[in-house]
Amino acid sequence: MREDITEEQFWQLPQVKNLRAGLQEKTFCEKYERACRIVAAHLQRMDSEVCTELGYHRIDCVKWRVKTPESCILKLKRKGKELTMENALARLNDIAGVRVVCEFLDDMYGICRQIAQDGIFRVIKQKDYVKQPKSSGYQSLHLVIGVPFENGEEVKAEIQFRTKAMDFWSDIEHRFVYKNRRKYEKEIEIELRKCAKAIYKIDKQMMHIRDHVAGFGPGGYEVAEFSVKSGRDRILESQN
Ligand code: 0O2
Repeated sequence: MREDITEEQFWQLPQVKNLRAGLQEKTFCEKYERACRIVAAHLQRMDSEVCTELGYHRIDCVKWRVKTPESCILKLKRKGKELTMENALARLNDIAGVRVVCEFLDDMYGICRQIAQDGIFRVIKQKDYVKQPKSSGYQSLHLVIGVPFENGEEVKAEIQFRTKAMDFWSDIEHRFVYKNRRKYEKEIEIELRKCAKAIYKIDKQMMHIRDHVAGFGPGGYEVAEFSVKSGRDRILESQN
């Protein structure tokens, strides 16, 4: 990728204009929107089914979005990939992005396990940024799945599972740091890591309160210490 051009010139490159046009096509967007709707509907169904048994909703809310063409292009560029439609389809797992916000940490894992077991979607990849947060302090459980369509086609989607507290942290960090090109002082990064650590502690306490009040046995969630590795991110990744 040429580094000697301005941002304005970049968006005028024929390759970039072609890809942008492809990603803007109505049929393309509709396909990914449909995948998001299918996943969101399945999650809501799963939630209703276990709600009576548990006595509360495991899912607080489900949000979804189709990644904008500009964001797709910048992500491919960031990954150092050639800006083609083939690469967008093969390399980007989150064109269809679904976010599941839960109140409790162990419910995130429960829903994730259920998705893997019920076999409606093909689990392609799982990344656990809760057990091993990113160096920024980012915590979330990511699941990349294949969503089957009736015509035999499979569309990839990424589900991000977070607690309400993790979602609060991520939204703020996303707005002020992750997507902000300004270079921040080290203190802000340290402050955010401290907040992420505090959030992990609160999430564990909330599970404890729920179990105590409802008379549940321990939820079986293995409580680990919150630790991030500075510099390189530690990623637990399982691929099938
Ligand atoms: P946006 O604008 O949120 O969509 P993969 O190709 O699947 O192996 P990928 O997508 O390159 O992996 O990276 P990863 O680590 O799985 O992260 C994907 C998404 O997680 C990001 O998407 C963010 O939504 C979120 N994320 C990752 N790291 C951070 C972080 O430090 N802070 C915050 N707030 N969010 C993070 P995009 O496309 O980068 O951005």
